[in-house]
Amino acid sequence: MTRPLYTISEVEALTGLSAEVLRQWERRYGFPRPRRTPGGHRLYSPEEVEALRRVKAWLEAGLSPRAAILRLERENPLEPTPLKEALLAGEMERAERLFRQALRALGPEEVLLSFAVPILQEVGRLWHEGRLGVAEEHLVSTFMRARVQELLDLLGHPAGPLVLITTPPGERHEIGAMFTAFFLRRLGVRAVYLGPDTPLGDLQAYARRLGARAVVLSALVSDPLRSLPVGCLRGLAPLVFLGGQGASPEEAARLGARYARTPEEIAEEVRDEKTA
Ligand code: B12
Repeated sequence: MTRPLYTISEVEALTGLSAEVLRQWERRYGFPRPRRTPGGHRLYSPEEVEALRRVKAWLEAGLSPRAAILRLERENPLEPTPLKEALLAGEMERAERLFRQALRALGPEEVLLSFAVPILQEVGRLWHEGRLGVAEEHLVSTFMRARVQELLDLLGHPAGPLVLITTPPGERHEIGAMFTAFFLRRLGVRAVYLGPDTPLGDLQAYARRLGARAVVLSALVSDPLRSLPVGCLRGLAPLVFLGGQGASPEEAARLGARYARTPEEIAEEVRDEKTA
């Protein structure tokens, strides 16, 4: 079943807001955000029409357009699409506001898993299909990386055995590694994120110098792992974990690491070693 879409004159009739006001709000506030016909005509979804009706009611109750649109966003923070759209439109102030609203409503774990991951996946899909350029992808990744870093900083540094987190040589995707650092710290593990793509010799020397209990590697693509020699991860630290969508139990075993599906598994093993 296809959803009905409304033209601007239908929306005028349904909401009592003039086409001029609708276009002005779109330009100024990024709301509403209609899709376009191939000929460039605006098409509004039923949800947008409903949202416009609510904004209109708040205007009639005395709110300014800006305040009414802000109120709408505050009341509707549970959906990642507006954040994705703000990012793709380069509206950074709005994107930050939406991220913080979602954070307040849902908490950091839920925002990372149900906002950051789906938005990054959608951006990856659009980029892969050639519908989005590298510039947009970079902007979205940079935004998400900065937000995860902020959340990591806010968590502080638990005591206990040290766990170093990075990505394998050649792996430039770092947000999965940062997520893992976040979830480990949340579980009370002293997890330190180094940055991506660390040479294994340096990683081992550093882990030894700091007496790290574990090294955790996040792989989003499998190619960099395939080019690593057999057993090369063994002995980086007393415990070495490999995880992420580019890793597999077989590849981990070939390289001499333990395959980890979740941060909980890692936290448990790191704690086990402590009591051993
Ligand atoms: C951003 C991005 C980039 C950025 C990375 C920027 C940065 N600083 O991180 C840049 C531009 C560098 C990049 C480059 C490339 N990319 Co890229 N990229 C992405 C994108 C859009 C988002 C990645 C991301 O951060 N995801 C968010 C993470 C957190 O989500 P997640 O992977 O689901 O992670 C979850 C779990 O896996 C888990 N997890 C992750 N790590 C670990 C580790 C452990 C131990 C555990 C327990 C759990 C765990 O935690 C998460 C929460 O549940 C993805 C799209 C996608 N579907 O992910 C493509 C994607 C990963 N990239 C892809 C490709 C092909 C590339 C390039 C090869 C493109 C090219 N031709 O140059 C290069 C490879 C570079 C390299 N050698 O690493 C493909 C990979 C396809 C494949 N499976 O092989 C994807 C899927 C896009 C696509 N649809 O085609 N990319």
